[in-house]
Amino acid sequence: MTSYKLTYFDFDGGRGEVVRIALHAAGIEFDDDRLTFQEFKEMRQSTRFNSVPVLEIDGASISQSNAMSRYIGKLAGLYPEDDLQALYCDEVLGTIEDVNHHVVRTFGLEGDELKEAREKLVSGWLTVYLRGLDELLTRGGGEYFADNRMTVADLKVFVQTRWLRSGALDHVPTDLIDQLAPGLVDHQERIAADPIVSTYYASRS
Ligand SMILES: N[C@@H](CCC(=O)N[C@@H](CS)C(=O)NCC(=O)O)C(=O)O
Repeated sequence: MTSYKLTYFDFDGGRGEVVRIALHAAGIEFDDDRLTFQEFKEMRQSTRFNSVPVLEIDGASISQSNAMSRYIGKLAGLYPEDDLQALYCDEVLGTIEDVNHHVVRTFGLEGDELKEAREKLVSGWLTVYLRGLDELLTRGGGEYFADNRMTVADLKVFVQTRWLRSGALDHVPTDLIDQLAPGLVDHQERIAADPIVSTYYASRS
């Protein structure tokens, strides 16, 4: 039997979360290796690109969360078979990574410097990307981003919008998405209520 191990931080979000949900959806048992930040510091150099998530399949280690999401997404039936719909799905996965790139640049800042950087992020890149994602959702028909059903693209956006609306990021208003792109709020609620997602979180609690 194939063995799977996913190494990522010990919280329900971030780049590893879509892979965890997709593994659950596929009915694949896996070693859910959850690290504290201190544990990550200690093992960081042992990973190929000094980063997590790392997915090990029969001991072979894989990097790049979007590649993992696509692969496990295929096993779970959460990735389109149609090439054009797969393109739509990939576009969304890449878009969220671009958003992360801008958000991560504000990590480690403090005080006024953090406030200034976050306010610039909110009025700049976050506004651009949230509006763009709203357009992509409309293109998909308004409920899902691709294939008229839930795919890993929806999971990726769900994890991101839940995070942005949670108040975890100082100086990012929790109602930013409600103001700019209410369709993404409805989308977050739709995905949270999907049986795949709700049973995953029920299994965690
Ligand atoms: N492109 C990679 C990026 C991986 C990445 O940067 N992960 C972050 C955590 S979410 C990390 O490990 N950062 C390490 C560091 O900045 O020291 C992916 O999508 O998996």
